[in-house]
Amino acid sequence: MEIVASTPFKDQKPGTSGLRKKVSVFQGKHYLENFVQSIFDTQADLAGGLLVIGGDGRYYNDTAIQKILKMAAAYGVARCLVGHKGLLSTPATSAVIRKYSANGGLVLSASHNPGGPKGDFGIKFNVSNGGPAPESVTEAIFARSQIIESYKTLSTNDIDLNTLGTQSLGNMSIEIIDPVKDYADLLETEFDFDAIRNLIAGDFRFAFDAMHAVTGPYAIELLENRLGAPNGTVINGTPLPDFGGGHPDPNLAHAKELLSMTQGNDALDFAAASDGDGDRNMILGKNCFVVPSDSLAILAANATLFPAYKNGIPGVARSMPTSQATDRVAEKLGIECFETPTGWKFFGNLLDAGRIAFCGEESFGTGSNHVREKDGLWAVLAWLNLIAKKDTSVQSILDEHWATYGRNYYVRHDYEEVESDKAKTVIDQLEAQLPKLIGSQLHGREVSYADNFSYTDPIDNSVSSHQGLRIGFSDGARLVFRLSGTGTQGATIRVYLESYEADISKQHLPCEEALSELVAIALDVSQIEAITGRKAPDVIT
Ligand code: G16
Repeated sequence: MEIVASTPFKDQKPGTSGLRKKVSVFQGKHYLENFVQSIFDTQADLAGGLLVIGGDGRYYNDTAIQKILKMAAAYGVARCLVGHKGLLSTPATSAVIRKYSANGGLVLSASHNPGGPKGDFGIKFNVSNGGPAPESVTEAIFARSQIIESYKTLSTNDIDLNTLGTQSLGNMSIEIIDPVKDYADLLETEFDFDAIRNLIAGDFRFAFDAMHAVTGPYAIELLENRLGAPNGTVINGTPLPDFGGGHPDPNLAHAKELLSMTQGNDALDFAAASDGDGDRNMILGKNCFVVPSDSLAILAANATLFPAYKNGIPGVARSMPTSQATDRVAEKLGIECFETPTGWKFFGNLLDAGRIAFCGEESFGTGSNHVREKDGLWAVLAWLNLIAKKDTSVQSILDEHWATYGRNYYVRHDYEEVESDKAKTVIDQLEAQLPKLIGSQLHGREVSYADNFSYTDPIDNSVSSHQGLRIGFSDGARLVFRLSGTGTQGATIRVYLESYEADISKQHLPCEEALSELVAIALDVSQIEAITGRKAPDVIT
């Protein structure tokens, strides 16, 4: 065993979802090791315990796993489960942690961020419930990283990640596991596979885009092998370290190939995509796109069509910037509805306590209590189950939902890689205006509330403040402004816009048209253009 002297890095504070940095930063001397040692030093249960390790296969995945295994052995972890070839999607990691009662897991991914030597890398620690570590844990890890003086490792050869089975490293046993089977078995218990098989066996045509990221093997097993979809239904299904040069972010801006397959005369009935680590989803129908906020609301409204939820669900949760469409469903069903800060970690306590069964976010995340991460393929299978049971098109499902509950028009504008001080000025000057906005009229709309969102966890009473600026209007419309916690360069300003339309004859406008007034208000109050010099958002989703 070697004890290597080191000094702290100031920037190891985990963001919305773990520590994400450029690959070159993680390659820096002691950088990864310091962070991993800080995790071990704060998680006493891992000594003598079981740790799960896997990643999305991006560049540096293998190198990082070899370093982590040697450090885990030096620390005294008794046993590690590692995905074959170092692969494990984020929801599969959660499933494996739960199935084998592991003490925790390390997810190596920067999610939807680009990969390759010039791209991004990330490390996230998940706790024994299978979910991302709560803030109390990430803060302890950060505090430790700020005083770290050394880390421990073993001076030994790399282990073979490409062969299934058991190996040992020092006193630690390592099992290389099939990354797909446990997860696929779990999903099979959630949905009506016979109904989906019948749908697929008919004239229903669909595709799934794995974006050359981790979901390919999972999607091939579930959709083609177990559900009988034709070979080739899964496109871009081979995981590549640079995601084939693409941006593995399933949204209208980055999944253009798939989008075009759902448009025009020969359009597919259904198409879906997932991101780098397999936890996000995008749902498309023939000539239509399902806004993620609507997806959560629709799945919650139809939960009893899924075998695992045939008796209904106790409650739902959405992150604060996610549209309020789900709240309307919860109200009608008479179930609890929670509004949490951005970040899947905030759903964990509610799921563990059985207060909710479904949760989701505007950022293309949907999931249930089957794991403690959002789950791209879970959402895809849920939609296939829904279409099979309702025997109708995606557009008809949307129309029916809006006719029943009203439509929450929704769009998000992102200004990326803004200089950090300018982004902070935008937020600070807007926050200073909030008290006087309450009760005022903005472009003819009355402001009913304006605040910086703060959340008190109903299970452990922990408080998370400064979670984003909200301006709510008396007609149900809403503006939200916050800085992203997942970027690796400069700051990303996110502006979330939402309006409510109960009138069926006005529910089919393009989102940008329906929200144009709100865009004007957002630009006026935030002064984004004047402060940052930007003339338009970089990405609209
Ligand atoms: C992560 C988190 C999500 C969050 C998203 C965007 O997703 O798990 O909860 O909504 O980032 O966060 P932000 O707005 O702070 O950038 P992922 O898929 O990147 O792990």
